This record gives sequence, structure tokens and C-alpha cells, in this order.
Amino acid sequence: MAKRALITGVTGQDGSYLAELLLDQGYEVSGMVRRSSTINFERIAHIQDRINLVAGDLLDEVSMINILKEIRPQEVYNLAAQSFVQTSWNQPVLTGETTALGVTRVLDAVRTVDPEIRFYQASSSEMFGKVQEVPQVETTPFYPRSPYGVAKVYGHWITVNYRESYDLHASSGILFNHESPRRGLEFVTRKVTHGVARIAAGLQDNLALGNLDAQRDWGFAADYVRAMWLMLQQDQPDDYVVATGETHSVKELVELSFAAADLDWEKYVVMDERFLRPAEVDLLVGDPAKAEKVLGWHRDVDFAQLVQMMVEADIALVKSQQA
Ligand code: NAP
Ligand code: F7E
Repeated sequence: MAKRALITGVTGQDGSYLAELLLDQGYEVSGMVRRSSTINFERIAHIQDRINLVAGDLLDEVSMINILKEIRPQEVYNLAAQSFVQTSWNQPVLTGETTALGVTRVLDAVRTVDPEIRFYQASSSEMFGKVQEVPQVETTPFYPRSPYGVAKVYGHWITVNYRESYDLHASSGILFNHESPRRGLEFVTRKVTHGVARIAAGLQDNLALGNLDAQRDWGFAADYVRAMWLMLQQDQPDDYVVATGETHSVKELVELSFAAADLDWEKYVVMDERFLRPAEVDLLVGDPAKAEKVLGWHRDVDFAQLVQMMVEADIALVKSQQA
């Protein structure tokens, strides 16, 4: 019998890569999608006929209870969230409802319908915020710097609490930034690589950015979804940092991306205060030693390969749109 998995957030970057991975492993994959007036299935269009899409929303626990009763999955991956840090200052309550309380709703639906279900929570390096040690590991104290980070800390601890209260197989992956050609256009990596492609095509003459000094530990999303799956295959649930162990500044990202298209970034990049944040996370770098040792996880793609892949994909995308 094929294993059954439910992914919340299947239309997002990670949801699409995880769905591919689970289909390759022979799973029956269901993906929860929320109602909207237009369809936004671009990231899963190539596998849509192999996924069972079910309507539900993290804001509505009843919908999730019904989905679990109908599908009876053995594994639930909770990837849905309001995931853009900048937006979390403009919509702090919605961010809390979705990214924080939404986790409780899914966990409680799991507990109610079938406590044997294995649960994955998409925790984030944003929980470390104003970092208390370098590099960050599973035991590093949290100090979130945005409503998004605060909501993720809640989601993380409610996962630990349901594990300890109800003996659920609930694991939390503390994932550092991971990117891909499927990344949303508002995040800095994709904004830069897409901007480079448009500048190279003569469609735009500058790129407005905020803080170039922030440092991030950037990896490739397809590598990171493997770690999610590995966590749910362990006998015991636990928490794991997933990272590359390297950090790079936004400025390095910009230099490398423009260089990949033979452009000099200094001619195009302009500073725009609108992209500065009320409180910044200055430096993130994770130590993935536990995930490597216990899960046998490793990443295949490094920072330079990631940037090259994203610039090439955006150049191809812009060309196809022009054609
Ligand atoms: P993403 O591309 O922004 O996708 C978010 C997904 O959540 C989308 O499918 C979105 O649906 C869905 N969603 C939002 N609100 C919802 C609601 N109320 N009910 C149901 N679904 C809802 O995010 P991602 O980059 O794939 O990240 C996946 C998860 O990992 C998120 O929880 C994120 O916070 C976390 N995370 C991401 C990173 C990273 O670097 N990517 C690092 C650490 C943790 P629509 O398509 O309808 O908007
Ligand atoms: O910003 C700086 C910005 O929006 C990265 C989410 O997936 O990863 C992501 O959160 C850095 C910040 O990602 C612009 O100030 C400069 O320091 O790409 P980002 P993020 O905030 O790190 C974590 C792990 C998550 O969990 C989140 O869900 O880049 N930056 N100029 C800019 N950022 C943006 N977006 N736009 C700019 O113009």
C-alpha cells in the first residue's frame, strides 16, 4: 500500500519540491489549497494531475479535520504560512493567525483525527533573529526580530508542546533561507536574479534594494525538502537545524548575480529605504551537524551554483516571455 501524505502550502516553493520528492518515493500526495478568485498553481502545474488537491485553510480548523478524516494520511507536512518577513509588520495579526495559531489548528486536527500521524513543522532561522551565538544550533536561544519570527517561535514551541503533551510524532525543521527558480519574486534572491535578467534584456534600468549588509545562510530548496522527509522517517521525533554552514551578504549575492550576466552591479543597484525593515536580522549561519549525523542529510548545491542556476532560469524565463 502506498503511503499517504498531506502537504499544507503545496502551491508554495517548498510545497512543490516536496510534492515531487514524495511522488518519486511512491506516495499518494494530497495538497491543501485555499480558495482564491484566481488559480495560482504555476509551481505544481507539471505534477498537478498526480496530486490530490483538497480545499482548506489554516485559519479554519474544521476544514483541516475534514481533510484528515477524508484522506487518512500517515504524514502531514505543515508548510503553509504567511512567509514574507517584511509583510509581517504590515499584517502582524494575520501573520499570527496563520503562521502561529495555524500550527495549533493543524496539530489539534492531527490529535483529534489520528494521533499516529507523523507531523512536520516548517520552523525558521528567523527565530534566532538577533543571534545569541554563532553558528546557530538547535539549542541556541531564540530572539525573533519580526512579527513573522515571533509567530514562528510560537509554532515551534506548540509543536514541541504537542509532542510532549500527547506523545505525537511531531518534528520541527529549523530551516535557514532556501531558494530556487521557484522562489517568490519578493524575496531578495529572486528579486535580484529576476532583476538581472530583466536588465540584461533591456526591460529595466535599475534595481532598488534595501540593506546590502545583511548576511544569510542560503541553500537550495530541493536539498532542504529532503531533510523534511528524513525527519518523519526517524523512529523518534526531534528538532533539526538545516543549513549550509556558510554565510554571504546581500551585497555578495548582488555581485555574483550581476556577474553571471556579465553586468557591473554598481551601474544598476540603487538604495531604496522602503525595503529597509523596522528591525533587521544581521547575521544568520547555521550548523547542520545534527541533521548530517542523525538524518544522513547533506546538501548538493552550494551558494555559487544556486545563484548561477537562478540567474540562468530567470534569463530563460524573461526570454520566453518576450517571445
Ligand atoms: P511560500 O512560497 O510563501 O508558500 C507559502 C504557502 O502557504 C503557499 O502555498 C500559500 O498558499 C500557503 N498559505 C498561506 N496562507 C495560508 C492559509 N491561510 N491557509 C492555507 N495555506 C496558506 O513559502 P516557502 O518558501 O515555500 O516556505 C514554506 C514554509 O517554510 C513556510 O512555512 C515558511 O514560513 C517556512 N520557511 C521557509 C524558509 C525559506 O527560506 N523558504 C525558511 C524557513 C522556513 P497561496 O499559494 O494560496 O498563497
Ligand atoms: O530577505 C535583505 C533583507 O526577504 C533577506 C523567508 O523565506 O528566510 C526568508 O526570510 C535579506 C534581509 O528573506 C531587500 O533586509 C535587502 O536581511 O529574502 P528575504 P528573509 O527575511 O531572510 C527565512 C529563513 C524565512 O523563514 C522566511 O519565510 O535581504 N534585503 N534588500 C532585501 N530583502 C527583500 N525581500 N527585498 C529587498 O529589496
